[in-house]
Amino acid sequence: MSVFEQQPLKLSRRRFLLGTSAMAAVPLLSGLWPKSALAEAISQALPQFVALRQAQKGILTAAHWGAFEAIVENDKMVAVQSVGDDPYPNELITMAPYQVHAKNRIKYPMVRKSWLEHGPGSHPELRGNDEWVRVSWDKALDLVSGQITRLQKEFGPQSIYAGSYGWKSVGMLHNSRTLLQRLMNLSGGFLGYAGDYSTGAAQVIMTHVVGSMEVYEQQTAWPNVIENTQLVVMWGCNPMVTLKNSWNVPDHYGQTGFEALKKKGTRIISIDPVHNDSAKFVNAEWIAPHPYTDSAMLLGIAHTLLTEKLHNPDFIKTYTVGFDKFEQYLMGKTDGEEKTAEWAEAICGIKADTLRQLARDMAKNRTMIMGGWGIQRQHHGEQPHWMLVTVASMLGQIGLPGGGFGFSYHYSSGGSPTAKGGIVAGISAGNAPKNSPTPIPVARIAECLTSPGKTVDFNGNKVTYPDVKMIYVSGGNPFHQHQDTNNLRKAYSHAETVVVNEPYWTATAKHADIVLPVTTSYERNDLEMGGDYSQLYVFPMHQCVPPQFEARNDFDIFAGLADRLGVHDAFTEGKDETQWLKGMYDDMKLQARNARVALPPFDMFWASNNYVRFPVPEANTQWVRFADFRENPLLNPLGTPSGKIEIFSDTIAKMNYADCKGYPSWMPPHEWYKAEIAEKYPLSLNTAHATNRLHSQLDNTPLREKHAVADREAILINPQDAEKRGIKNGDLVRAFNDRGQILVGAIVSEDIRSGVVRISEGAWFDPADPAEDKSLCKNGNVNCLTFDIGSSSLAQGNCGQMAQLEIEKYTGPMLKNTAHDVPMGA
Ligand SMILES: Nc1nc2c(c(=O)[nH]1)N[C@H]1C(S)=C(S)[C@@H](COP(=O)(O)OP(=O)(O)OC[C@H]3O[C@@H](n4cnc5c(=O)[nH]c(N)nc54)[C@H](O)[C@@H]3O)O[C@H]1N2
Ligand SMILES: Nc1nc2c(c(=O)[nH]1)N[C@H]1C(S)=C(S)[C@@H](COP(=O)(O)OP(=O)(O)OC[C@H]3O[C@@H](n4cnc5c(=O)[nH]c(N)nc54)[C@H](O)[C@@H]3O)O[C@H]1N2
Ligand SMILES: [Mo]
Repeated sequence: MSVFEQQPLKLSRRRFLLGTSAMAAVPLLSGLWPKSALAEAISQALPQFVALRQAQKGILTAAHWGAFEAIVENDKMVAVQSVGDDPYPNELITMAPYQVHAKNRIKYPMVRKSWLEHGPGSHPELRGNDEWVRVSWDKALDLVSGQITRLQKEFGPQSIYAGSYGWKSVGMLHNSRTLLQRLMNLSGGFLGYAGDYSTGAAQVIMTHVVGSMEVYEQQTAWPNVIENTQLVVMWGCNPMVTLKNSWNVPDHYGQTGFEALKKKGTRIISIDPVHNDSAKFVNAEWIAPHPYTDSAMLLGIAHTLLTEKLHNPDFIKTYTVGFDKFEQYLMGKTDGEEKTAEWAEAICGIKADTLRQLARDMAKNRTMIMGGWGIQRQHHGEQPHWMLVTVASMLGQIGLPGGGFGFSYHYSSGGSPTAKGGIVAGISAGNAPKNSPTPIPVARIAECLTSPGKTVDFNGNKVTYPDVKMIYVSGGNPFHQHQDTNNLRKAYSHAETVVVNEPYWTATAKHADIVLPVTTSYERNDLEMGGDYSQLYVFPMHQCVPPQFEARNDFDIFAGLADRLGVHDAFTEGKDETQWLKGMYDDMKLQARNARVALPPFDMFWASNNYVRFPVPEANTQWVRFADFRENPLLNPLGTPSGKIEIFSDTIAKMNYADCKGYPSWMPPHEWYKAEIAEKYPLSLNTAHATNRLHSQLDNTPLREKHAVADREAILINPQDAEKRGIKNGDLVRAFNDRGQILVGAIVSEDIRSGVVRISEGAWFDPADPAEDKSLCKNGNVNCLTFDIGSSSLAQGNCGQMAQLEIEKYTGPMLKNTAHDVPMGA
């Protein structure tokens, strides 16, 4: 692949100021390579230890988007090279040098002027618009620890929100958010969160329906799918894009699975308002429903299966409970409306005949339904996955080779066969003290900030929001991740103090009171697993360059705070970076030995600049999800109350929620094309995950030039919608609704259903006038347009994948994009 033949980058020379902490200052590997001979020797003795076959001048490290070798000259990262056996390396790794040497690195500890001069809570309305004042590390740590001490004493742990949701960087030691929680647990506790932004709705509903979160479970192994599946239905699923990144280091095996399906000619259908890259790659048939209508569409399919007797009554009887109650609803006995294919057509916009044919094809073939997660990041987002499981149950192929459903083929290479070896356990957050407050649903943070004392429903429980005085962010980017950014901005003003550990001047950092500059993962040593589900690799993450400017590792920052809070020794356990890593490696090595896989000692592993690849047992390549349950549902029950698949959940029914019944159903969402709001805002929004980014990460690199249009985030518009508004390819467009307005660049294309526009999540928030509410975001942060309500009383998941809006050609004054600039005083 040509993108990996990297040209050395022409970056201006810069003086490096070494970090002051002892831990960061000494690169573990200095002067040790090239070590190819050592690697070669070990790999001959231990076959699971794969010798690097590429440039040995590179330093092996890793990221969410893959492992790679960094080429470093004079303490500067100048290029990268993918590792030998990554089957699907991607361009994101080539951005590592730009990450390290980004122009908008935070160089020094900084405090917002008003806060520094007048104390906590001073002029919160100036956040994002105030001057910044440089302070020493000692001063910064004193200020932060001082607030923690004061708040713990005066208001208790519930006054400090330190959940800090986010994707940070890979690495089992330098895990910024766990380290924050470790500090807070040792020093009195903190307010944390439950759930996540990825699968907020699905993970809660699936626990009731199949007894586990399901979305993070291993999938039927790819070789089994390739061999047995006759029809793949990708339901709101764009794996060739979303598999680029993993929570750990990706093994990129999933892409080879889709490639194999394509080669074999397996029939694939993509159900998505957008003709997505994966559908194109595998030559899928494209069915484009109205967004947010998937559960209605699935009900139409279920109706056909039932009335044409294509369903499997034996499976339903043996392996599920409550189908009869669902059937009453499906046949209109409960609400007078039969959920026929015609009924579904009127909602989802797909012809009844197409729905019937889809039902017949799924019943006739060995079918694997691969469900993505965009469909559940919606109001009533619990329903689509519940309906997918219901339809799969009616088809009766769950637990058979190549059949059933899989909700993680598009994520972190679910289905990559599990290896046999050891697992590197990360540093732990420790135990929460007894008086720790009940966590809030993660996506309810803005409401929590504005409504202390309010009680909300959450999965059968009640959660009362505490009065939050301080927010600590470390490894996340709320000003991109959270819905309704302008509302979040106002909600933040309820907090007296906002502290952000960050490598970059993100919008979140710009809206803080105290920012602490953090190293990138390339400036420290760490360990990480490769393959979230396969657990195939152990990668060393070698420090490539010294810490930039005054950046410190999160570990050292929190150790510094721990010192001031009197818990230093408990925090560090008296170990430095090398000792932590050696301990983690040794534990993993012991597990591997018990699995009869021999590994070299830590020192040798580390010095060899090499990684471990564990063997994959043959049996695991044919593993089938739910096969044991299918074989014997009594001996291998699911984790549900009935031990079976719950098409009707008594537990949920008893919660008595109007917005999530005891069986899956269609409920119109808060905003959609048939809601009243659509008269004013006729277009439906799609906010997919970006191809060349991980959320907001890498938005500040040259890769952006590949997808930005007119120097803004792109908007995909159907030609009909564009023409009506006089918008042409490449035009600057203003996208807006009552919640906000953003500048985006037009891509006019038939790849999107008319009435729908796509703007990917992750563009950095950049208000034209930071003093003004709902000011035009010059970079195109889509969350200025989304709404901030919970998916339902059950899961309280976020609704980031929906909103109604309008667009117009932008004719206002020329506005410079300043999203990636540094703020005043920095
Ligand atoms: N509208 C809409 N909104 C969405 C979504 C959507 O589909 N639509 N998707 C949602 C989903 S699924 C998710 S997971 C979230 C993702 O939201 P986030 O996880 O908040 O997104 P990231 O951009 O990965 O933010 C990680 C931040 O951590 C910083 N960072 C990296 N390494 C380190 C480190 O070592 N230490 C510290 N202290 N910081 C570090 C990065 O610079 C970056 O600013 O967004 C959600 N938001
Ligand atoms: N390149 C890249 N990879 C990533 C990430 C990234 O930011 N960039 N993020 C990672 C993370 S944290 C997560 S959680 C996963 C996210 O994985 P997903 O949530 O599955 O990804 P999305 O892109 O949000 O949505 C997938 C597809 O669903 C479609 N879709 C949206 N709404 C609807 C709808 O109403 N109906 C139907 N039928 N389809 C719909 C979208 O058009 C899109 O093609 O990806 C991970 N991988
Ligand atoms: Mo996510």
